[in-house]
Amino acid sequence: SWFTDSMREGRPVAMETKHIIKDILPALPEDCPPTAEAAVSKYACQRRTTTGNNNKIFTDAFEVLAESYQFNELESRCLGFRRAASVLKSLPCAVQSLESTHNLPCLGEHAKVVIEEILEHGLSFEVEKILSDERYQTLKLFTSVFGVGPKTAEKWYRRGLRSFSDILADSSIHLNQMQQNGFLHYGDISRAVSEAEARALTSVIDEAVHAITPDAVLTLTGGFRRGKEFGHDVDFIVTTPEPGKEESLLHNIINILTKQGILLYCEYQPSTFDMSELPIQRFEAMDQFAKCFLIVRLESSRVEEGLHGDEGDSRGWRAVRVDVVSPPLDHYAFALLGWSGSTMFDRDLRRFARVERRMLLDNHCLYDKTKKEFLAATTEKDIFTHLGLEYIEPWQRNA
Ligand code: DCT
Ligand code: MG
Repeated sequence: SWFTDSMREGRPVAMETKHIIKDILPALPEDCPPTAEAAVSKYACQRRTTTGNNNKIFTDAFEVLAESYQFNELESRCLGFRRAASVLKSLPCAVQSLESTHNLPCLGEHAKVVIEEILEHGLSFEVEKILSDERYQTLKLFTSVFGVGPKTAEKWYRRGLRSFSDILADSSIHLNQMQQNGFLHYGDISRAVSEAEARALTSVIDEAVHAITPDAVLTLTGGFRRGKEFGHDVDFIVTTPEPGKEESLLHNIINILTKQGILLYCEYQPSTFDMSELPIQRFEAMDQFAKCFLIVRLESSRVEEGLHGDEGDSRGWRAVRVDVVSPPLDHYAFALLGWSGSTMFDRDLRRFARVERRMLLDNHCLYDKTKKEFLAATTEKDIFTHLGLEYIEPWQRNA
């Protein structure tokens, strides 16, 4: 594999030296052979992407463009830039010339113009313009509230609202429970959750689960399972070998956290899972397993390194967003693969299955359309094997 340890060490180039490096091309550093680019797959599930992004300057710019297209409901352009960002994230070193991107998949003309601008000037004027745009700034602010999606943000923007105080002062606006709590705990939940905080929450949830069900299996998933140092929430998956008992696990967790006085908010969604309706032909945003979206009070004393960004905060606790999903054991591997993300990695796994294998993959199951049968899996490795893909470790799924 071309993805060797020495390549992974390729460091981003400081902005001020970028133009100098450009002048001495094509003398690229030895650990960055231009031929390596031919090996980059158009599917994120065939790339190994660690958290060490060597092209952050480009991918940050692409994310802004993608988000701006999303706000304007230009979904395919949005996806185009998300794919482009995902490809650059997988590269073992920083892009130092436009020429070196020629063999890369998923980079359209527009993306290349942005790369060229950044190589030349250190920033993209188009991106700078978006960042200073009032509509972009407002939608970005509004969607940063838990429970507020692009549609709601747009509605508020159209009413002329521009700030949180505008929203809270408008008596005609009805905030649902989730949004009310989003505003109430905004300071805490807009602050990144550290890995130490995620570990502390794992023990909180673990104690709650095992107090009643000793044989339950709890796994930390989402970004933290992929080795991220920070996240916007903490995601868990929990199941039990006893069929039909998985929903009671969530009830038990909710009851225990409530008794401990640390459950600040809870939206529980019962399972709508029905095996007879599988496979689902159209991918839906959410799976059908029982799940809950929580805000949990995390005591500073439970966190080894103390709370993240706690300076000058005398409360001794912070609020954290926690998601817990509870699939039946037979579907655990599929749910784990889906909830481990990244979103782009999952998206391409499903696309690869559909396009290359005539199979339907989602968080519930894998269905072979040729053989007209479901393919069982007890581990994530089983799913990769069914798909004829090399196994990608969770920490390599940061596409
Ligand atoms: N997921 C899913 N279905 C959804 C939303 C998400 O299967 N409707 C998966 C994809 C990633 C995973 O669940 C966790 O989602 P997030 O917490 O949003 O992503 P993350 O990778 O954990 O990122 P962050 O570090 O910001 O929490
Ligand atoms: Mg997460």
